[in-house]
Amino acid sequence: MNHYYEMLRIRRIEEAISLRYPEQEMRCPVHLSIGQEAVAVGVCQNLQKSDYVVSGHRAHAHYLAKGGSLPRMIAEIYGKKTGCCKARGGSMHLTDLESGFVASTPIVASSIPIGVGLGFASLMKKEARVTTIFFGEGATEEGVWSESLNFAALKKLPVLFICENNFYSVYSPLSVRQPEARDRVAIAKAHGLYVECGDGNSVEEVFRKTGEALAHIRAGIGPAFLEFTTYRFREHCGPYFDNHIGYRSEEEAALWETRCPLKSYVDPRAEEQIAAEIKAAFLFAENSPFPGINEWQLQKESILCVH
Ligand SMILES: Cc1ncc(C[n+]2csc(CCOP(=O)(O)OP(=O)(O)O)c2C)c(N)n1
Ligand SMILES: [Mg+2]
Repeated sequence: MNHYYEMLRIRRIEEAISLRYPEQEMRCPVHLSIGQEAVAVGVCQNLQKSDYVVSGHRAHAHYLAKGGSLPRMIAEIYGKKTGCCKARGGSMHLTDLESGFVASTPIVASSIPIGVGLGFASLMKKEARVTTIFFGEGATEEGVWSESLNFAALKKLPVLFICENNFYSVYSPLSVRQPEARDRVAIAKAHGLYVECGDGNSVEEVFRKTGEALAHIRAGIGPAFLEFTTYRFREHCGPYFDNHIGYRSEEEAALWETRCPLKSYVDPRAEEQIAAEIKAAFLFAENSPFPGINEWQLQKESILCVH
C-alpha cells in the first residue's frame, strides 16, 4: 500500500469534513488530524487486520488508517443510524471491530488502560495480536499513563504505545505543563519498555521505527513506547484555524507547514479516486435515517438494566 495515497486520502476526507461542517448537518465536535497523518499511516501500515487499535478524541486518522469504514464514520458524525456507533457516539467514539479498530474515547488517557486490557486479554488467550494505543503528549500528564506502562512491562504485554507529540494540549504549550527536563521516552524506558522517538512528519521514519518496535513486541520481549513529534494544522477542536487567538505564532505554524507530511505529493488519479469515495460516503450519510425515538428509549432502558 502506498503511504502517500493513504495520507492524501485521510487529508482529503478531513478537508471535506471541515468544508461541510458549517452546513450544520454534522453536530458533534470534531478534532481533525490534518498535519498529523504520517503517524497514523506509518504505524498502521505495519499492522495486521487482526491487530487492535485504540485512540482518543483525535481519532479519525487512526480509524481510517486501520481500515475503518469511511461511510460509517461519516454517518456517525452525521448522527445517523448507520453510523459505526449507531449515532450514539459521534466523532470521538469511533469503532470498527471488523477492521480491528476497537474504540476511541474522549477522556484524555482513558483509552490507555483499555488498550493495556486488550493486550492482557490477548496474552491470556494466547492470541498473536498486538494492540496499538494512540494518544497525545497531554495524556502522559495523567497518572494512568505510568500505571499502564508499569503493568504492560510487568506482564510483557504485546502493546505498542504511540505518543503523538504535537506540543499542545488545547491552547497550552508543553512549556506550561511539563518541566523541560521531563523526558517521556526516558520515563517509559525506566519502566522497562523498548523506546524510540522520531520525526512524526516523516512517514518513512515512522514506518521503519514502528516496524522495529513491533519486531520486539511480536518476539514476546515486551511492550514498546514510541514518541513522534508532529503538528496539528487546524484549531484544537473544529474545522477552522485558531492561530490568531495568540497561543501559538503564525511563524511557528508556517514553519510546520513546510514540514507537511505529504510533502509535494501530487497524484491526479489518486485525487479522482479519493474524491469519488468521499462523495459516496457523504451521500450515504445524508441518505441514512436518524435513529428512531423508540430506539433511543430502548437504549435508555438497557442502560437502566445494566445499572
Ligand atoms: C481527563 C480530561 N481532561 C481534560 C479534557 C479536555 N481535553 C480534551 S482534548 C484535550 C487536549 C489533550 O492534548 P493531547 O493529549 O496532547 O492531544 P491533542 O489534542 O494535542 O491531540 C483536553 C485537555 C478531557 N477530554 N479529558
Ligand atoms: Mg497534544
